[in-house]
Amino acid sequence: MSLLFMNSEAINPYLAELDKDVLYHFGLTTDMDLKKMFGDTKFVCMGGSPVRAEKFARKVAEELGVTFDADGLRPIGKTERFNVYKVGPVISASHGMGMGSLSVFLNEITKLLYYAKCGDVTYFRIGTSGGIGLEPGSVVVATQALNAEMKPTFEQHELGERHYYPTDLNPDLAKELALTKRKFKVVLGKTMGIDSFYEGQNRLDGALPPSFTKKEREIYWQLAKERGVRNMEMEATKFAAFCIRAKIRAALVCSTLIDRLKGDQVDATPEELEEWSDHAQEVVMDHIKEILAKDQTQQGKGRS
Ligand code: R2B
Ligand code: URA
Repeated sequence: MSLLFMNSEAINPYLAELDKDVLYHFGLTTDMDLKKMFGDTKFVCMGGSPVRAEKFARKVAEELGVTFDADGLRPIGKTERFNVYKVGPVISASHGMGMGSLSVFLNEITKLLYYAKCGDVTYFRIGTSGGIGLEPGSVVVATQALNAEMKPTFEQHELGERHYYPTDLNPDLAKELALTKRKFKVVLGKTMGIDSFYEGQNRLDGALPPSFTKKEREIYWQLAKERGVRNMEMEATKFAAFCIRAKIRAALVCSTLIDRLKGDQVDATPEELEEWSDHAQEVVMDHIKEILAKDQTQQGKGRS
């Protein structure tokens, strides 16, 4: 297999020993013409939900003027675990909930782009989250991911030993994304990635009795706020750490669906939830359009 990729030096050298690589959870293999299918990818936009992945794919098609054949928009590969759509230079895909699922997705999508010999690709996680002191519907663009101990690190066991990886996000890209003026708030801040929605995110509405009091929780949220945390979700640290190791430019852009200083239940109407989730997609979509427009101008200048 050929080893030409945007960041080949960051890729696992053992892959070269495989005659064929089976991307099991995607239902794709290196026997397929992955270069033809994915070789022009410039942006990978991922989020937890398959419904939102399809919605974003349709938005990309509309905004970039991409049309489909008679079959219409269809996910590529199998859809038991993840839904992967490809529209022009954009992959829109779902990664499921939590870091375990995201980890499988990131490994396979990155190998896929490596085998497809993609040049310069940017990853966006477009997610939902609980905000800290923010009006629901606000968008947080992360500068750094923090774990539940509020440390900028991702911990992983390898051969039974703990390994720690940094979790900063690309500062220039984050600033660019947060720059634009909109009818909703877009802020830069730290995002906590916690591998649990109930206990780990200190909810009092889980099935089990909490180990903390309301007062203790108030103090914890206050401390998080003082340390620059603006929101929390379930994938941030894994996403940031993986992209740093793979040398992939990446941004984490999340809509907030609730202010966690005020409560635990995500009880907004379906219409509100859809509108707020769209906010993060809008921020990323506009950025992609800007980049593509700049590229076209550059290419035009190159020709003249
Ligand atoms: C945000 O929303 C999901 C939980 O509701 C999870 O994937 C996350 O990070
Ligand atoms: N997603 C989360 O992980 N937490 C929330 O509070 C809302 C969405």
